[in-house]
Amino acid sequence: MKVKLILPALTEAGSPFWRPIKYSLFPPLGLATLAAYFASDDELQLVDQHVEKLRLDDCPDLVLIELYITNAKRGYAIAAAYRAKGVHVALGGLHVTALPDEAQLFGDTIFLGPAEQTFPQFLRDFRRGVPQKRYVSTTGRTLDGLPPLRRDLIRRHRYLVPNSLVISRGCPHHCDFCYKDAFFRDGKSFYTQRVDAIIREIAALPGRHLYFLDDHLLGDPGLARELFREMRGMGRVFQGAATVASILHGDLIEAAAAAGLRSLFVGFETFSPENLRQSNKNQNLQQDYRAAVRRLHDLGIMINGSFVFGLDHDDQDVFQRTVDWGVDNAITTATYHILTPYPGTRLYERMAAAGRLTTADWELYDTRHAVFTPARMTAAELEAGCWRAYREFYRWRNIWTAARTHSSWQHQLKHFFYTAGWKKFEPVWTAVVNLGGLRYALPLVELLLAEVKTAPGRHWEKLEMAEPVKRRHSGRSRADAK
Ligand code: B12
Ligand code: SF4
Repeated sequence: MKVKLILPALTEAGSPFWRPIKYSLFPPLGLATLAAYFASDDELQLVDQHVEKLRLDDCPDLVLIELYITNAKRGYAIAAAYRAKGVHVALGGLHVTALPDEAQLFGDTIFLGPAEQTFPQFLRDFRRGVPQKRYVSTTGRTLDGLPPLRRDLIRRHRYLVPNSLVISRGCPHHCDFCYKDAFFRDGKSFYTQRVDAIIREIAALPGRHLYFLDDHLLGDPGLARELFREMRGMGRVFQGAATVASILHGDLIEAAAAAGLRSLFVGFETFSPENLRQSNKNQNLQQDYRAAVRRLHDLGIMINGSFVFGLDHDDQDVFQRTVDWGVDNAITTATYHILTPYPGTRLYERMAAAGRLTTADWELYDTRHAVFTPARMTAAELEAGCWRAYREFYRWRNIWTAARTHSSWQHQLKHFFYTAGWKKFEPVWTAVVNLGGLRYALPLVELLLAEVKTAPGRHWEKLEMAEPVKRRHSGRSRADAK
């Protein structure tokens, strides 16, 4: 059987939002997971439209398409092209699960939720000629005994981070704006692989660098502790994501650093307790964000802070305040999102009931556009503020100010080159991607993630000596002052 697995581009190549390096980071792990269920004599082709051209002039027996919200339109068009030739098209992923009735119009078969348990049944039905229209994941979710991902189908050299992996599904928390509860409805919403399987997967990956794409790498403390113990001595450097609370409590983060954790994506999201409460992000309530930052920096771990703008208690000041906090606390990189009510979430239902949604053009649900009416500013002000925050945070002056806060010169240089490298050399990255040179960039990433010696506390002392952020805000903002 000939099978084509497709990840349609999340953003149209050539649009102002198209950043070749951003879309050449990670290979499509979901599709590589599904590919593992086919027989050895099936002929498989995995196409990621972010890094290669998608041809539609072939005629496979089966096409599988992964749909996120912003690639849904492109995915439906691809599905229509193949269905017109009589090819059976199956659709799955986050968007299909959120809006199954919409997706059903474009696919012969659709999958709701994670597919590890339902996909094998579909394959049996398909081979017998009786595929169903809809497969819904409910009971029996597990990652135990999964066949190994078909990494051989991934064109490693086209990605900056070919060694990305995901060792869990979901997350133990329930934030109102998150995809998670809708996607894992009707069954377990957080479960992990076993440590021995994870170690086997890691051992098979070449080089030193790893990127865990899990929503919350420290979400199961028992598993994380055992994993980090096993990883010590493997010589790996890795990146991942975790919550503020998990950094502050216990000594798991020290174990992670000893195993090679060098950079962490942290969901700070908002400084307002009202916003946190309204979003059901209770795990961030009453957590000392600055103490979390200090702890990470003392361990030599760089921070990618995630922040959301447009929550109901945000006013026009939120942008500059958030940028200043990031610079003052020497956050390495910042990701600023405009609040986005994804279909299927509690946030979406609330916004819809209040008549606040302003568009159903899913391509705009990319956290760069305001797709709802904000409470304390206009949609245009929200979008402009978000872009302003990016520009401000990544000004040379701010990059240098933040880098200098670290206690050792190695940490300062590392911060400076990591941040500048990510945002200040876009044309260079584009040239590297276009010339097929990403494979040569990985050693550079590994160098930037090398261990640095820190003098615990010094970074914190510098922050304590700095003029308190609040006071500075009562007058002019950092931008106005310059
Ligand atoms: C990697 C990644 C990306 C990559 C995407 C390319 C890629 N390689 O996948 C990049 C970096 C480009 C990216 C960008 C963005 N991302 Co992203 N990303 C992820 C991440 C971290 C991992 C995806 C992954 O590999 N998951 C693991 C695999 C195993 O799961 P899976 O892909 O869902 O596949 C399973 C099922 O869905 C199903 N399945 C999937 N496809 C199909 C198809 C068929 C036929 C079948 C049968 C089954 C099936 O089977 C698989 C096994 O169960 C997820 C977080 C997460 N935990 O998923 C966020 C996530 C998907 N991203 C998210 C967001 C918000 C974004 C951005 C909008 C953020 C931003 N502002 O930059 C942008 C998109 C910009 C745009 N214009 O759209 C949100 C999505 C929210 C939502 N409701 O849609 C997530 C969930 C993160 C989060 N916790 O909020 N992202
Ligand atoms: S902590 Fe992150 S992944 Fe978990 S529910 Fe909240 S937003 Fe989603």
